[in-house]
Amino acid sequence: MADFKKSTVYQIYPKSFYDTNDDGIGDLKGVTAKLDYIKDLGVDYIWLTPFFVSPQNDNGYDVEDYYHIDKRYGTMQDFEELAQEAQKRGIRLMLDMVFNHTSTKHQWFQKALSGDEKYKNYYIFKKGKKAGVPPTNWESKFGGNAWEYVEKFDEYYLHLFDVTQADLNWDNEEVRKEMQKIIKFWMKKGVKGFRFDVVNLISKGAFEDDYQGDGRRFYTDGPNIHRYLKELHETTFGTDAEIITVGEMSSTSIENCYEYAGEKSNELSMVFSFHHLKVDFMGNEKWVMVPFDFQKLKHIIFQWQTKMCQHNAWNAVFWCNHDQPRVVSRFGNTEKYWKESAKMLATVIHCLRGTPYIYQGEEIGMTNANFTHISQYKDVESLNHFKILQQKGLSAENAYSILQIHSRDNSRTPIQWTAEKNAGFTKGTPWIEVIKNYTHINVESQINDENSIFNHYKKLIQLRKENNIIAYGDFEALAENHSAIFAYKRTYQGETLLVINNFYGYEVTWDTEMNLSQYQCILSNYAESKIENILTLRPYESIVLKK
Ligand code: TEU
Ligand code: CA
Repeated sequence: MADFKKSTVYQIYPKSFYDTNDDGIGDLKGVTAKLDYIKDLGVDYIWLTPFFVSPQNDNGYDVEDYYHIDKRYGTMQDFEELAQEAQKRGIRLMLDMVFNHTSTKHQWFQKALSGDEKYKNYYIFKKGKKAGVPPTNWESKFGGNAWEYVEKFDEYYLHLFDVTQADLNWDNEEVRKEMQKIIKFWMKKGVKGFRFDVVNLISKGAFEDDYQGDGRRFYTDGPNIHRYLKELHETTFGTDAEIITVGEMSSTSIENCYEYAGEKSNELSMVFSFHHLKVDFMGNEKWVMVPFDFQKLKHIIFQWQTKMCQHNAWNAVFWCNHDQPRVVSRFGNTEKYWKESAKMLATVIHCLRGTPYIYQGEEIGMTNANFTHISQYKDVESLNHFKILQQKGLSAENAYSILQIHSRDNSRTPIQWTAEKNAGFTKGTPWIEVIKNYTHINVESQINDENSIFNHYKKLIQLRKENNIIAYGDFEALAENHSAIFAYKRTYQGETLLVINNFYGYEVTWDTEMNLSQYQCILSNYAESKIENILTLRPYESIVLKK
């Protein structure tokens, strides 16, 4: 069995990974073409974001058919070839199951719209409160009310995301059976991992107006969620011990995560939570411009590490994915200390207790897009909020500044393979612009450079494999109130690991109150790091010490 505690997962957003037929859109053949690169990095799993048939209003998170591959990405044969080639290299595939909603183009929804009661019951249709007033005041995550009116029925359907993403009715057993069938279909194709999109939103509670928030408290970690996950486990992936699973938990509580990812819960192997990535929000409000709160960031990560450990539950640990801005732009430095800060951020995550996820391009320190015109943005969420911000009275200039920080497109630009045209991603016109810094930030310039960010990631992945303490050790927070240091301790069978990082671009000191003379430095992002009991760390300096 693949030991997921020693494994690292690499996330691929195929659309922006590598294009083999020059239509400007990355494809499955493009993933196969780059498997040796991924193998060289040393990861164990590839998580592929959805490539199923879809109108692509939310880049594939709006699924029209779960059993077929969207032509833009290739064919089933391409998928099978990818699976075989990955297997040859000891890499397993993790697929993205979008089960909270389907595209409104899905035949189930189309049948529902035609009035077929069976299929209407697959979704959540409700009467309005009165003429012209939706059933509840809940807000869609992409802006606007979460209900769409269907005149024919004089009813509304629920869409927590885009209006073309209709929420499924998981309280209907037939829906749950359909989901099981889909998982089994992909299991038969040899798939050994599943990521479940916003899976903690599938069990809806009361349909009531929310006067305290946007409605999320009524459907997040809902009343039957644990039952539905246990059922999914029992009927599908739980029958194969080799399969690993991760649930994307939106606005979840840690108490629920003990159960979602508890060693004995029979739900999922691990969870993504996002509280540590809201430290540059205002509460739940993402579309604002505020500096990130370092103390809060530390506090949240420390709390999840400590408590999940105490409860024998497992985290997925990460900074980046296709919904998040690039971490080096967000918490690091893209100028003078680009390399040092990117390596420091990598070390912080990869030595934690949990399975690390790397999002494509992170391993070479890719940055935010810094788009300056709305025509460069493609994401439905960004396009909607650009309008909403201006309706709220912000100038276009201010709205742009906010998009530059928070837009999901920041991480969706093409992978920068080389210094050639379009960063070697395509010979056609890329579906979204390539970032101009590809001339110096690219894969080619890093794979053979011993000191590159890429090679630092490679070392971290190896360290986890070679050191049980990284995979299995307990966690303890250090320097909790220090204004610039992010440090923690791991312990396992008499060994101790200290992970000490300067999170800022200036020199800092920290009196460790420990005797560090017996420790050995096993990783650093500077040529030579001085180890003293009162530590002085240079800008973004990061060291890993072992005893
Ligand atoms: O994302 C869930 C989600 O709620 C957020 O990551 C969301 O993008 C963000 O909070 C908005 O500010 C998942 C997928 O990862 C995302 O790409 C999809 O758009 C979404 O579900 C709907 O399927
Ligand atoms: Ca293509």
